[in-house]
Amino acid sequence: MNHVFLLLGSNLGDRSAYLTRAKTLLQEKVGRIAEQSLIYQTAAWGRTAQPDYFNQIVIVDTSLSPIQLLTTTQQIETTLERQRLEKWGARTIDIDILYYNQDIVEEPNLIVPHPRIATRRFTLVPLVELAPDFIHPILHKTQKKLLENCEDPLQVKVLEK
Ligand code: PH2
Ligand code: MG
Ligand code: MG
Repeated sequence: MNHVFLLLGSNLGDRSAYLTRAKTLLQEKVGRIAEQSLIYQTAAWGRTAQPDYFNQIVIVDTSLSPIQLLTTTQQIETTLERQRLEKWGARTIDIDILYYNQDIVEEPNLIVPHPRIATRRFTLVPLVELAPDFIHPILHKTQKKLLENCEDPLQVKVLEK
């Protein structure tokens, strides 16, 4: 079994519902969700004039290879009405592969660990919640250390129910 960290993000439509639907489809098509972070409301990074995101990380146990995992998560995005109009545009759901075990994957359309983990507070805060001592296989630092060093000023707060 492979242990993978997936980042879910939504900033269009019913954001909570899209996260829930994504998790249901992940359980069906990828594998058991072993752990999930809280849901965070986060200021949009990259193109900042956009609605806030809801972000959550799930840890999934899967027998899929990295490329099979990518294909499957892209199918789930399509099922959940994701439209690819512009880079970093608003989306109903985004599912990003952050870590796949501690493997390093460099394929034409897939790089793991996700190349922007260390520059995004919205990714590091839930990672620290779930796995503060997990070591980044390229940067050789814990998630806690990466967050301490992160200069992203954008707000990340736990979603109030
Ligand atoms: N995803 C992006 C671009 N910007 N900002 C936040 N807060 N959360 C995201 O998930 C996010 C983003 C590209 O996928
Ligand atoms: Mg993304
Ligand atoms: Mg993505």
